[in-house]
Amino acid sequence: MDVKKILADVEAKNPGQPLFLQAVTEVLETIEDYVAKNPKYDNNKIIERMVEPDRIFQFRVEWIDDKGEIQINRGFRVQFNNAIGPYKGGLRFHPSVTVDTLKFLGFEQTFKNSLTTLPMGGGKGGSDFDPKGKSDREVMRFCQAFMAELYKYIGPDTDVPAGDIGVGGREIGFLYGMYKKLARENTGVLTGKGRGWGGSILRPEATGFGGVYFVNNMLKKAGKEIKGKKIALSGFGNVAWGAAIKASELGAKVVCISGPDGYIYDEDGISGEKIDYMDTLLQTRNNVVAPFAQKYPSAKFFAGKKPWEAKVDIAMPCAIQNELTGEDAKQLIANGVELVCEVSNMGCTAEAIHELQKAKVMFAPGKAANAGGVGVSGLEMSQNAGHISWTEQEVDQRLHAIMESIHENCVKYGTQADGYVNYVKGANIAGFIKVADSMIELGIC
Ligand code: 2IT
Repeated sequence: MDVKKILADVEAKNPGQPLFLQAVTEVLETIEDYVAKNPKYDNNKIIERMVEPDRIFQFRVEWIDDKGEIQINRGFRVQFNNAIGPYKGGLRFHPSVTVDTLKFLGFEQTFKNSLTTLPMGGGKGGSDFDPKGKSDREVMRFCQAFMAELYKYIGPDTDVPAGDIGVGGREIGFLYGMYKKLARENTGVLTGKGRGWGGSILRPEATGFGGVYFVNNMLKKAGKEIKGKKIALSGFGNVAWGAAIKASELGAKVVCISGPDGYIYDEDGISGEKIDYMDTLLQTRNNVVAPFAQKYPSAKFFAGKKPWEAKVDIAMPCAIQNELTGEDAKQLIANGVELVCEVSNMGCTAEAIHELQKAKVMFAPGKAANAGGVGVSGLEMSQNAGHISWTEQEVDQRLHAIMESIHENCVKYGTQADGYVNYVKGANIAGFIKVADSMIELGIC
């Protein structure tokens, strides 16, 4: 495989899409050696086929706000690759969403879903709709208008969306209500549903829990334990919330959370009632974390700053792509960080990953560490298809097994001669093999 040539082609064919290019570059650079040793991939032009999404839908979403004015947004669904199962991946509602964002996410999702051990292809969708400051009724009207178009392209065995940034239980409810009406069926077409109407127990917690299980596995492999570690999380949404619950349950001390307005440092640790308050803050939908410091005197607020300047043992970006830069990585390394685990998708820039790996800091990529979310989505699909529901213990056991399998695969394909585990390489190769081999077996079609 000529990585430089393929990347030049991807860049030329996808102008103005730096996120997609970043995601593709990371994968191709880490699987290059493996592909070179296995000529079947080049013979079947697997890489060239994998960097091209199966199809992309883009549509206009028009809805009426509370003032009676017409609003227009863009909706998208990127169906990236369904070699190993129906397209599966979340919907992101955020003003920054473009086709570039969703192509990078759909590409990542393909590898991530492959790692989960479950039969799910990769997809992603969303809108530039900004839920911030919108009333519940406005969000409902938007979701209904969005689904009035999206429902044509999805189905329980075709493409199964879920939540992502800006899409939680409230939005999934409105989306599912409209789908059910239009399609005249009550199936597992979306995951992250409410518990009363087909949702899986632990799905809201799964991304954060899975991230902490993954960190635990990494530490165990290094002969360390999570108990007593100081952890900085970024964000204060669903992912950071789940991670905070599990990390404090396992005896770690979460000292930072953050928002677009700055970060919180709480020397006493963020646990118990403070974690519930994270959710309360999220429900205010103002996207600010500062009120946390007004409520808890032990918490300090640092306006306009990122949590990566704090002295911690473990850093877990849980917010959005490229939130941890090369400079942030250098600061963390200078402060003696032991482990950085992306729980957001592509939370670190390429420079940040390079710095961390150069310093031999343990580093996990999002597509491995955050796969617990989509993993439990896969379990929700299984429960829906079987018209059954599993207990918390059953789901948690399966989530543990998923995260352990991903960790083992990363170690299998990513361990270097000096014993350092390159989790990025391991995750990319393991995720690649299943999709690539399936594409070969399924023929050119
Ligand atoms: O990035 C992700 O894996 C998600 N937003 C969850 C996707 C899913 O289908 O549960």
